Amino acid sequence: MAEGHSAVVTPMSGGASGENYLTTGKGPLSWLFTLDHKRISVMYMVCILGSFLLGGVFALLIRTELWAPGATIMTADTYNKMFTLHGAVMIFLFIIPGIPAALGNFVLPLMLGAKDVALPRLNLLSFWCWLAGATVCLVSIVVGAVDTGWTFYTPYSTTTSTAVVSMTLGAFILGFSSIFTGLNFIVTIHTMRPEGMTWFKMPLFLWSLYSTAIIQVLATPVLGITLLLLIAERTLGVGIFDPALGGDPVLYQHFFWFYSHPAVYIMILPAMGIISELVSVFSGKHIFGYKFIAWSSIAIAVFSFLVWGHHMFTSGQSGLVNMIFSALTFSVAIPSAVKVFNWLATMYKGAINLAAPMLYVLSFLFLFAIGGLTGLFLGSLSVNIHLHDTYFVVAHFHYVMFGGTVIAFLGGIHYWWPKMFGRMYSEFWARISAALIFVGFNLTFFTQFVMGSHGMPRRYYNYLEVFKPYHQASTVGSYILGVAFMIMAYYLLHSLVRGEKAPENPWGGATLEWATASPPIATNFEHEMVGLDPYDIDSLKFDRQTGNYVRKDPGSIFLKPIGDE
Ligand code: HEM
Ligand SMILES: [Cu+2]
Repeated sequence: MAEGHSAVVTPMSGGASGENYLTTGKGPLSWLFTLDHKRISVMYMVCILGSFLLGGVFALLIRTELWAPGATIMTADTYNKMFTLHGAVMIFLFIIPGIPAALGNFVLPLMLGAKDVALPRLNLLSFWCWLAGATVCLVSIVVGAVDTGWTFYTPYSTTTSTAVVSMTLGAFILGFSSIFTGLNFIVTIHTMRPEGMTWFKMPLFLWSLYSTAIIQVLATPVLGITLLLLIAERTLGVGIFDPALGGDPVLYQHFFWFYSHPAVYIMILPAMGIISELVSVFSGKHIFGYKFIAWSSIAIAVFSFLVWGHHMFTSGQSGLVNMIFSALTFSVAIPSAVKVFNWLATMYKGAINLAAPMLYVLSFLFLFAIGGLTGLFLGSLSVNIHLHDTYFVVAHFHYVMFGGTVIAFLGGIHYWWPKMFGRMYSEFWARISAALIFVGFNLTFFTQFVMGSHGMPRRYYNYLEVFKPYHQASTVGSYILGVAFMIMAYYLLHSLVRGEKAPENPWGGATLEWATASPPIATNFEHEMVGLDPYDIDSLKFDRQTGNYVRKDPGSIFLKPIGDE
């Protein structure tokens, strides 16, 4: 491999010593105290995927219990704890940190041609905050768990005897990990763009991380305050949510959703950024409507703060307030639709490469469309009154969070895996797993739309016989998902040991992370880089000999060797 390149005289084939960031520094302490964004992202990846696994186990336990009405494998009390833990683990430990911490941390400095993020120590602190917060949440699971639902609504959350204080304290600490990550990304994007990379020459993934970071920094403190008030209410009985003391339990919902609705965009915006990268590379075409996609990320971030009341149409809010929140909810669909249309326009007449990352793009487009459109159902007042708190809502948010974010996350993992670990994985098994996930997902959650529209309430341990066929199909679907993820775990871990060595640029990406070694050297680049058009796919040609895409004009992206005066 390397020979091919030195023959072409490009400085892309890793450090002279053959060292890379995975081999530089030995032992657990060299990881726990690392300031290298790449190592921090790998640690995040392991922890976040571990949380997904834990949340998935809770999900399968829920689904097994729902195989038949009445008791199947657990009591009603345990069931309440199971769906609460499933939701809380999936939201606070997995999907909120998710793409920004595990993939953004790795890719952002590389896409900027930079050595690291602007604040490496703050980056490490954000990871330690994740570790500390996750530990406190896990302690709460061990000491009795929580049975309030992941939203911790008052008044029940102030009276139940379960471990609300430790779980919410854990979520509070995790909030700092999110704020620090956002802060770091904003400073890095403002101060570390290379020569030539103006704002509208920046990869769209970075626009999505930038918009997400704004929400992380502005909205997360509101969650922190809300959880502290809840803890104070439980421990000191201040009465802010207690009508008997002049408080208002519905006020908690306003505080909670003022963060948690923007939070759903912390989940989906980075996913949309991944899709923008992959759809261009695997269509072999320049992205369509670059500026519209960039601005739609900002628009989504702004609108995300204006719609929280759509979670409370049945909470006794006034008709006028309901109408305003409903109208604003419809408007959020516009910037999302702009992205979907431009992604489809990019694929139009493209040379579609159906490698595993692109299969996830296609799944995303189909599933996210269903998730988004059913959001409009729930945004319309007359329909929401009937569907609120039913399985239609459960299906809707799984189509957006799982069908959207998780699917794009998997696409990103399969796209950047060769760069992160220097190994290719089995394309055959990757496609099998992607197909099983698509089938299992729709079987699990589409059935939930149907039973929800027939009135099946969420968070119910028992149900009427008429819903049994839907629940059983949904449970079968969830097991297919389980099998698909086991296959994925196998071939990805297998690739780390036996995978074929990855070239610098196996997919033909024109962004700067593909202009350095796979895996990168500890300091990322040996040259100062230039910011060219990140979607100029035609500036690359495929080298059959090495299975690598190389620049037609190799020198175009380098300024001068680092350290050269
Ligand atoms: C792995 C496959 C998954 C399955 C089979 C699954 C299944 C379920 C089911 C059946 C419920 C409803 C429980 C009830 O209302 O009684 C539920 C609730 C929920 N799920 Fe999932 N889910 C999965 C993945 C995810 C993912 C990836 C996320 C987010 C990242 C997520 C987040 C949630 C949340 C927030 C709730 C609400 C919990 C509550 O009511 O407090 N789930 N899930
Ligand atoms: Cu919302």
